[in-house]
Amino acid sequence: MSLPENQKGNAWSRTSRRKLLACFALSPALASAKDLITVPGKRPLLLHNDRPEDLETPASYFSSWITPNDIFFVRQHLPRPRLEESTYRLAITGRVSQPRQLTLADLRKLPQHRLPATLECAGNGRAFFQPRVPGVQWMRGAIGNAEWTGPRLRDVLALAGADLNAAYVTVNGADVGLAKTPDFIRSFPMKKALHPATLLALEMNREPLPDIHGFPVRLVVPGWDGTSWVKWVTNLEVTNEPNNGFFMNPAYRIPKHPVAPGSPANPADLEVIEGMPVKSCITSPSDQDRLPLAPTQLRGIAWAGEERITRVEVSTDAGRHWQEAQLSPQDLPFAWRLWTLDWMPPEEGYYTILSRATDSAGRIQPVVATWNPSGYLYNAIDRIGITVEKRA
Ligand SMILES: Nc1nc2c(c(=O)[nH]1)N[C@H]1C(S)=C(S)[C@@H](COP(=O)(O)O)O[C@H]1N2
Ligand SMILES: [Mo]
Repeated sequence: MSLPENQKGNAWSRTSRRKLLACFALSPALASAKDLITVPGKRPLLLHNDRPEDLETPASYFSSWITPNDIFFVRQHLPRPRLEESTYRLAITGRVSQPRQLTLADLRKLPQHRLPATLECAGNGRAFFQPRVPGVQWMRGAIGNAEWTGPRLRDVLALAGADLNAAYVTVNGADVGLAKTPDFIRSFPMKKALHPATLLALEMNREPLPDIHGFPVRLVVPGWDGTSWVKWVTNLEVTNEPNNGFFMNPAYRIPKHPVAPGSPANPADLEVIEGMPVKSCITSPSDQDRLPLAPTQLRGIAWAGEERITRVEVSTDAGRHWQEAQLSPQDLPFAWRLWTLDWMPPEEGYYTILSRATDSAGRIQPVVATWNPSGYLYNAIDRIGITVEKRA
């Protein structure tokens, strides 16, 4: 069972606690040297947990604007459920004039919308926080950009006559808590639920959703962190109060007022994560690569939650000088952009390369990410080191 991040110690059984401690006893270098593993339907991915799978995409795989399903990262807290198309029902309850039990056919009858959007785990980049934070040590690859297709959530809510003045929609998936592990349930504000880009996706990259990504129905909440993108959705409840279960509180919250690195947050000062910050990563070359002294192309990705990426700058000399990178043509909210910079290293030696993105709201990546006890929303300027060598 993998509970979110720093909460593990509270709910884990004694054996699991031992395993967890054993894991922290590893040196940082060993703990981040992940094995590549293959699960059905996937190319080799970085293994963080195997039951259920938490799998990270190696950053070097991000070479296309659309992330193919077979390299898309996987994050789940509970054993994966298996749903059948024929018995699938979506219950809509709570503040509705007509409670419904919808079939997949009902969902397919609604107008279908296709939207490219980036899905990122709130814990992506946790491995880079100093001091270290417990939880899955995601590096750059708990993220992907896919095309999602399905009806708008607001059209689905309308079928049940949902009270649009209610404050929240509470979403539950078919995965259930076991023993002391709580069920994965999330509430989010009606305003975002009614946004035309919020979908109940039936397809991912023009294929039926793979089991591991939520077959047959998952929520797509563009510009918000992955926690809201509930998989295997079976229940929508229209409510005036948010769900107050473990995955809403205390998990997936950040301090409203930053705390000193390494110190606890005041529980009363925590708030639910909603939108996402501006961020970029270098995807090629990889950290600590050795390259020949020859023209090369630096490549990466950049994204900004509900905003658009307007600029990516790259430094090849540890931040003394910055050059503007070339952005891929997609200038959209919710979806990432790729960037490139052609570069001829002036001489052999070690280079520190940085990337820094700016978005349509004028936000710019910080030098240091805001440390928080659960290690969410890491977005500091990305940094790799490479060695350029003369080769015979
Ligand atoms: N039902 C359910 N939905 C879920 C989760 C989960 O554990 N159960 N994990 C969430 C989290 S934290 C993330 S980051 C995304 C990951 O989506 P993916 O596995 O399709 O990449 O799914 C979200 N939806
Ligand atoms: Mo996540």
